[in-house]
Amino acid sequence: MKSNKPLSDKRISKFLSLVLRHAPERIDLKLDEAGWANVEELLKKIASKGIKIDFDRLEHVVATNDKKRYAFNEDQTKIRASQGHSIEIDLQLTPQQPPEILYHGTATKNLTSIFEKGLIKGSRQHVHLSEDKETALRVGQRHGKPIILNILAGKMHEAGIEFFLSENKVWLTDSVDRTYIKQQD
Ligand code: HQG
Repeated sequence: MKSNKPLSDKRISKFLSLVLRHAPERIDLKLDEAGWANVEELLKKIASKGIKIDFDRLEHVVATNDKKRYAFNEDQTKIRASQGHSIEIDLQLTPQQPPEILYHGTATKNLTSIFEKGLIKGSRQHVHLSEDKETALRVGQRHGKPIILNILAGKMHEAGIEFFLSENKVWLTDSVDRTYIKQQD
């Protein structure tokens, strides 16, 4: 990622996603067990890859990110991705009661498999669900022709299945059995 061109916020955000969610070792960054990186260390290590941003720029990218993907701790000495990890970390979230219905956006090509196996987390740490259909639609569009699935989250919760709400309001659960998935009419 060595370039003399000024980096866009989006590019910086994508790089943060890479090192805070998937591959911290790319810049030899250490995350703690809850996924936090030390801000000073992060800035130093990304500078060593030719990405020169200062704390104010990082704060701007975090504050203006469309999905609020990253969060600082209280004194802004640490930063982490609020969800979306593929590396094993424990966000240390408290289980929460979900709304009766949550939504999952996917691509039509996945439907046969989803109605056979249920929703599985794949490479990520959780299955991601949203409270609104618009978000689900946008998520689904990333994969192909989108389709929104209704997830009977209330019933899952009654059955003892845990749900977590990330800081940026994405609902997370381990998997969704096919019996809790309904296709929209
Ligand atoms: C599908 C983004 C076949 C699943 C979003 C999805 C989200 C199956 C894909 C976050 C399946 C996984 C996560 C099965 C699940 N058979 N396909 N049994 N079970 N799938 O990217 O939910 O922009 O890992 O439907 O906003 O799309 O990165 O998950 O299509 O919150 O911040 O397998 O990523 O956030 O894809 O997206 P992903 P996702 P960011």
